[in-house]
Amino acid sequence: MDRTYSALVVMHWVMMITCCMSMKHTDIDTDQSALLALKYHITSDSLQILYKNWSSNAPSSAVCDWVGVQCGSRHRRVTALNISGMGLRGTVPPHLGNLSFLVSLDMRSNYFYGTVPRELSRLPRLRFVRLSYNNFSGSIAPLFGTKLQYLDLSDNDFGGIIPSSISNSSNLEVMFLQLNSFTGNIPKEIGNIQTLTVLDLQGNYLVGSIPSSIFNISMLEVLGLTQNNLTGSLPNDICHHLPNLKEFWFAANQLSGQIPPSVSRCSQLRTLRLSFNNFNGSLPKELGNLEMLETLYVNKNNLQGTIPREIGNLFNLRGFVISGNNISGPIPKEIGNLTMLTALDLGFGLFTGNHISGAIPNTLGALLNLQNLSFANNQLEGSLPESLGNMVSLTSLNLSHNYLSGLIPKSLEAISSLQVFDVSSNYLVGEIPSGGCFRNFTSKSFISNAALCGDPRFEVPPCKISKKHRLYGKKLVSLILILAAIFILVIVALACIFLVYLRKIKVPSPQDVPVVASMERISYYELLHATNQLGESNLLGSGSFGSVYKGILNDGKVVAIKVFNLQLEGSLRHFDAECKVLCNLRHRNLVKVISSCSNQDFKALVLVYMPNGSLETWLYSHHLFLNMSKRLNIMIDVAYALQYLHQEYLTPVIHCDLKPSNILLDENLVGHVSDFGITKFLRMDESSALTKTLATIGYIAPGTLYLEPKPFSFYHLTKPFALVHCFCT
Ligand SMILES: *[C@@H]1O[C@H](CO)[C@@H](O)[C@H](O)[C@H]1NC(C)=O
Ligand SMILES: *[C@@H]1O[C@H](CO)[C@@H](O)[C@H](O)[C@H]1NC(C)=O
Ligand SMILES: *[C@@H]1O[C@H](CO)[C@@H](O)[C@H](O)[C@H]1NC(C)=O
Ligand SMILES: *[C@@H]1O[C@H](CO)[C@@H](O)[C@H](O)[C@H]1NC(C)=O
Ligand SMILES: *[C@@H]1O[C@H](CO)[C@@H](O)[C@H](O)[C@H]1NC(C)=O
Ligand SMILES: *[C@@H]1O[C@H](CO)[C@@H](O)[C@H](O)[C@H]1NC(C)=O
Ligand SMILES: *[C@@H]1O[C@H](CO)[C@@H](O)[C@H](O)[C@H]1NC(C)=O
Ligand SMILES: *[C@@H]1O[C@H](CO)[C@@H](O)[C@H](O)[C@H]1NC(C)=O
Ligand SMILES: *[C@@H]1O[C@H](CO)[C@@H](O)[C@H](O)[C@H]1NC(C)=O
Ligand SMILES: *[C@@H]1O[C@H](CO)[C@@H](O)[C@H](O)[C@H]1NC(C)=O
Ligand SMILES: *[C@@H]1O[C@H](CO)[C@@H](O)[C@H](O)[C@H]1NC(C)=O
Ligand SMILES: *[C@H]1O[C@H](CO)[C@@H](O)[C@H](O)[C@H]1NC(C)=O
Repeated sequence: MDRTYSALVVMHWVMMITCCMSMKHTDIDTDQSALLALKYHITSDSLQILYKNWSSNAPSSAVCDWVGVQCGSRHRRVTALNISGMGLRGTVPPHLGNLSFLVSLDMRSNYFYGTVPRELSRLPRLRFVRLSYNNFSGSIAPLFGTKLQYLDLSDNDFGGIIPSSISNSSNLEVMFLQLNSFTGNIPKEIGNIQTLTVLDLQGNYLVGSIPSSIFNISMLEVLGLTQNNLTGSLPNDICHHLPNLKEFWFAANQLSGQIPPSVSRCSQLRTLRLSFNNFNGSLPKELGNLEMLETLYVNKNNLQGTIPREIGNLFNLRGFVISGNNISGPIPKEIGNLTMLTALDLGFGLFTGNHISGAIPNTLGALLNLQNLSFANNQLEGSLPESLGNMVSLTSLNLSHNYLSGLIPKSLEAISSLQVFDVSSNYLVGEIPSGGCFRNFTSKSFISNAALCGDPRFEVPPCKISKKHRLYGKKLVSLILILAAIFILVIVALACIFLVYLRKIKVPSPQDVPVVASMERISYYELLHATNQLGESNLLGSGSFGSVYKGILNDGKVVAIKVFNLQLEGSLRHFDAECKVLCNLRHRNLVKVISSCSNQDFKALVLVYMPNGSLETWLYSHHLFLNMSKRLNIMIDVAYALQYLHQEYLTPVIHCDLKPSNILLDENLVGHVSDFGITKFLRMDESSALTKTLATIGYIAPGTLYLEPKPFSFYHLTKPFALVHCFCT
């Protein structure tokens, strides 16, 4: 007896010791070797975090200091492993199933692949599992322990059926299984998990009907089933047992039947998405009770009936999208109560449209947050309310394919954010606004309407001045013309300033200078001699940049010699400009240059002498007289010269200083344009900018207008290369 007892005691102790030794042995050493096994299964550790930190040489107690590892404070065993987002690629070894104290496992956002080892089902304490954003495949069955509370496996390649053993995890609260490859039916056992608040199965290949047991999970707040292949209909008492439901994602399945009116009993509902299904029947007016509702998407179904006016009670609604159904009747004016709305789409379906009729309610203007509005493909009639211009947040407005008539309200110009605008295929008339946001729209926005007019860029005829305006008679017309002329003058004057400025900063480059024609050579001394040492008696006149003398050359030829006063600022530039023009241009009606004389401190041009002086002298003289036909001839001469300068020479040339004093008359009273001191050569690529850059400031010399072939006509302003003449002093 004693011996037996002693033997038992000894055995007990031996067992105790070996047991405790083995306990000690399985302690932290086991955790260390499990983690090291994980480390060795990682084939790529791009950030080198684990590689450096999880050292195999360290004493096993150091495991608790490893990065991503947490131990219990009392038993010093690994309780949490968080290696999320460390750029790790590899598989999960079965050894992980030895971390028997593990509570939380977070490996999300890495490149793990392969299956979740069966051995993980040996983790009795596991509560929190996050493996999302990896490339795991295979079954998820090993994960469903009884303690499991949070399971996020989204965005992997897990497949097979969702196991019915899921109901073993009777404490599960959150389950994200979306974006995987699950097949088969949704197990009705899910309904046994009464603690579930989030069930997301979107984006899988689930078939069959939604088990009604799901609608008994009274804690459920989010139910996501979008993008599966689910059939059947929603139970009539769908919301009787789901008082907490906030989000309801059912889009893109093959659900049919009606939207049950009892949906209004999910009074916390924020999101209701039923798009792309086969729901029929009408939009239940009870939806108006869902005061918290923010998103109501039922587009692309077979819904009929009208839009219930109770929709106007949904004060929190941000998105209301019912396009692509068979909804008819008017748009309730209560829609203007939905002031939080950002997207309102009653329109477009790819294959079917709605048949909404009646007028666009004026109350729409109250939707100050609305960004996207489409009423396309309906039967709306009447005119566009002015109040549409109040919708200041609008980026896209599509009213195409309706029966809308009347004018496009000018108020729409004020919506500066508007980028997409479509009123095509309606019966709109009148002028298309062209200011504000309309500056960016193209003709596509307006095609197929009754009688739109306006800017040619919209490919519509120009608007005629209405009869009403014509009644104001000539006075109004002339007033408009005078105002227009003043306006154009101001523009021309400003452009002249700009041009002068440009000339100041522009150094003529060699390619600007055309090939210089050869000229007679006349020496400085010959010029002095010809002009009687630039004597008073030979002085013909003085201009802003020098004086002109009459001279008789050695061979008896009478010439005019323009001597530039180099003391004056800018005279050198005038010499260069004039030289450039006159040396290269040849025309019967331009003053011909015979030669130039240029050295360091003397610059002169030798011109053909014009015995009859300037046109100005003739126009203001008491004893000289030009009859009408002579005046006409001179006008034609100047016009020829301009025609040549503007259109016939290689580079368009703008005189910029055309006035009677610069029109010289030869012995036969033929007009010659002179004084090219502030002339501008226009490069080809500048010609498009023509209407803006020309002319210098100054006064219009009396009589100048006679000389213009088409003074200030729009011909000049619009035709390329037909240059506006500027009048400058
Ligand atoms: C591992 O990292 C932790 C902190 O992240 C640090 O306390 C510890 O000393 C590191 N261990 C080794 C071996 O580098
Ligand atoms: C794991 O670490 C990441 C990043 O440090 C953190 O955002 C996440 O909450 C952690 N996971 C758990 C379960 O604590
Ligand atoms: C841990 O688990 C692995 C695989 O499941 C096994 O081979 C190993 O013996 C276990 N025990 C220890 C102490 O590592
Ligand atoms: C994920 O795994 C599958 C095989 O299961 C493979 O075909 C695919 O290329 C992997 N994707 C990534 C991003 O690693
Ligand atoms: C898990 O559930 C299955 C059936 O749903 C059952 O056969 C099994 O015994 C359960 N396992 C545990 C550990 O409860
Ligand atoms: C969806 O289910 C229907 C029948 O229920 C089947 O004909 C169809 O091929 C399935 N589609 C997909 C993408 O699984
Ligand atoms: C809706 O569709 C179901 C078949 O899915 C049909 O039995 C029912 O009569 C339809 N209801 C209406 C109002 O069209
Ligand atoms: C649309 O609804 C009307 C009744 O409002 C019905 O007559 C018509 O057949 C429906 N069209 C389609 C394509 O379902
Ligand atoms: C809702 O809209 C209707 C019609 O526009 C209006 O008479 C009513 O006062 C609005 N209700 C609220 C609460 O704004
Ligand atoms: C409006 O439409 C644009 C382009 O169609 C889209 O990118 C944007 O998300 C939409 N905004 C809302 C609030 O629906
Ligand atoms: C026209 O569009 C451009 C960009 O596409 C934008 O920067 C500009 O503000 C728009 N102009 C108007 C008047 O809407
Ligand atoms: C769902 O739960 C309610 C009470 O919450 C109960 O009346 C009903 O019978 C349950 N339905 C099913 C199918 O379990």
